[in-house]
Amino acid sequence: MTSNNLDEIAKSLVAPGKGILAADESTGTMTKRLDAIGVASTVENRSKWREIMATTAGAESAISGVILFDETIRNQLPKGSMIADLLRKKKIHPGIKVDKGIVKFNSDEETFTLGLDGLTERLEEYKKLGAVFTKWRAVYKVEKNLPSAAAITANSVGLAQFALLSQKSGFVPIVEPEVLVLKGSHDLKKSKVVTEKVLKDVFHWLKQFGVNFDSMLLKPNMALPGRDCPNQTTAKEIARATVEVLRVAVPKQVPGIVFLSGGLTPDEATEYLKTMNKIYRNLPWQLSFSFGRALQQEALKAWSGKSNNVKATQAVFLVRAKKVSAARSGK
Ligand code: 5MM
Repeated sequence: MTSNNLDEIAKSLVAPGKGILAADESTGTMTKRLDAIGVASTVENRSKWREIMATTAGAESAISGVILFDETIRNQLPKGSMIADLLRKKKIHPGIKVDKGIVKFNSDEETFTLGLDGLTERLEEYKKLGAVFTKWRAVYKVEKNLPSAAAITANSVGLAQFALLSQKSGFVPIVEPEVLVLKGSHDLKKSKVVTEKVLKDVFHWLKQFGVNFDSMLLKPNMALPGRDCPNQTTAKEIARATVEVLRVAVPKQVPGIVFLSGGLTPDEATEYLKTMNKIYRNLPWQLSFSFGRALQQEALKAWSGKSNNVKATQAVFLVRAKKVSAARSGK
């Protein structure tokens, strides 16, 4: 795949009105989601849930790509098809989470993301399974002296190595440095400072490693006050703070910023994305989404593991996908 092809894929993932569904929950996270609706976390149920979303008629008008988990991309569906084929038929790009999760780093408080060992070989396999883009998530806590410089740099270097290897193997990397901004009592200013510090370091290392900015996407958190902060802010303040951070940290060549929802409610995540796109019309990058919980939460509840609920579930999923899609143009 030439870098031109990768540029085209990156652009199409953030085409107007479109964004990404993050359905790459690892088994542990998916088990928590299914436990919450009283559904057993079996391979069949995990796969069924992803199939329900992938086969929602009309979802392709709002969703340009779906991030899958290793188990999902390899699993054959009951009728013999593979989920990547179903997605491709709808002109939705299949993507794959390639990190192997987080381990403790430096202290019990911080983490480092694993997955570089054997990555090139795994990428060859994922290519055969139909994926065209990849994702890697690093996680940072906000506390008085956190994140530490060591954790920031270690994770930036990991993200940069992942992004470079992905591009070399013909994939568009989605670089996800997630600052857990909703946890805690810090204010918007602190959230902004930490997010800016992390993003600047990430781009410093992406540049050092020679990652092509035109063929990648950034998946950051929005700048938000912690849930326990006594000074909660308006959508406008959040939108302004978030875009101010991006302006100083993200190179113009990056085609798109695809926000994570990070524990916001579906309405909050949609509202903040809408507000950013309403206020800022001439930014160098597209402001889009790669939501997990904010796209799935309502539909998962509607499904509750019952086959009789599938139609209603898909209707709920489509309504939210369309709202988030409309938020791309500030509506
Ligand atoms: C969907 O969840 C993804 C995988 O998480 P785990 O490896 O912890 O199971 C996660 O990377 C996700 O893509 C992002 O956090 C965005 O999801 P939210 O729910 O924050 O929008």
